[in-house]
Amino acid sequence: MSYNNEPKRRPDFTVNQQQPFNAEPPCDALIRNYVTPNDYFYVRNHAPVPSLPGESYRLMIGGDVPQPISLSLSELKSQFPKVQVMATLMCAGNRRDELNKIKTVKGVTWGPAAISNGIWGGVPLRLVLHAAGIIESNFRQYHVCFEGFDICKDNTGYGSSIPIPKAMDPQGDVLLAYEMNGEELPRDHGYPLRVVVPGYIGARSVKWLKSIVVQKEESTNYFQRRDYKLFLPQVNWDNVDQWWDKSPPIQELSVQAAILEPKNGAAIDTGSPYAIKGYALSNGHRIARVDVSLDNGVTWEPATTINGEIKDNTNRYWSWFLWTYTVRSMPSPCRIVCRAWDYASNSMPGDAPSIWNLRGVMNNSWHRIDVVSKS
Ligand code: MTE
Ligand code: MO
Repeated sequence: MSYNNEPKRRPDFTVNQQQPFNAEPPCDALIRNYVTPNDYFYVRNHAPVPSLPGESYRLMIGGDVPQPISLSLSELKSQFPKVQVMATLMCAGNRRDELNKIKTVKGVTWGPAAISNGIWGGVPLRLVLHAAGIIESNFRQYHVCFEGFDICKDNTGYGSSIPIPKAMDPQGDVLLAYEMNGEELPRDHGYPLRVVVPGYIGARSVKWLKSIVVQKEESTNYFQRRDYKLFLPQVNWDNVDQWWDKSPPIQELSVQAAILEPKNGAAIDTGSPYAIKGYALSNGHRIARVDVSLDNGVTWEPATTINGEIKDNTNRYWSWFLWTYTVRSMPSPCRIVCRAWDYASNSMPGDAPSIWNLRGVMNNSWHRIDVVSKS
């Protein structure tokens, strides 16, 4: 594996791993924009970034499809309508650092910024599947498997799958994206083509897309069958073998919220008014309320403002909500806690130890940060 041809990245990223490159933007920069600028979008790679010339690129669509096809980048652009979908991507390992402090977990130690919001431009996946002869009613039990061009550890390709009903749903908004925020897709984010699966964990949005295979069972790729599974707290490396196959892969996101400003551990002027800021999202659902507590969850106040964007005139909220809570003053030291509720009244578990798991995924416990007065 050679890392000699990696793209240029911002120097102010928090780099959690250099090779493969895994980095999150600074919290204060991330919270500044509703749509994350391309160079601030978190990067989660499992291997060196492939170099794929757009001119010779071809996407293969096969498996159990009635008409296997292959499409060049220009055919994808000229033969199908282009749509834009704004969607937040979040890594299942977002906020893993908090679980890792309880007991060591395996995985990149992400803080709360393994999440970003983008406007993706490309072709609806369902139209491409339709061109290959897929009609949803005949394939309802099937899965759409994606494989990337990157070669990961032990020579495995990166892959994932989603069920046909999500892939073919006009309301599902699954995209084969060649643009990010109006620009050509950057290499770190999958140039020339990536999948974007709104509402699913980031891991399913395969970058550097090489092939699409429709088949009866979900992808047998390591990243679908082994990685990204949520275990009980007592599952450890000695007894995990009996759990792999009976644990389903994580697909949809749950409800999540975190504080990005101030930063955990910051020294701030606690005697003056302060705008606490963060994000919240819930798998396509609208966020109803974000609560903030300054006494570790005994009493709560609703956030002062919450801003989110709906997709067109639909009922779909694929993008995060950004919220602020303005306090007159805080005690010092002060623990700030937040949690979110969606419109189905789904909320977040109170404590992290109760959801601790071996891989440190899906940590959506109440987000707690500690600040002190700057003297
Ligand atoms: N696709 C490929 N081919 N290789 C990868 O390593 N990482 C996945 C997903 N798609 C990955 C991939 C994971 S775990 C996440 S969270 C998202 O891409 C991250 O997308 P981003 O780097 O554009 O933020
Ligand atoms: Mo991820």
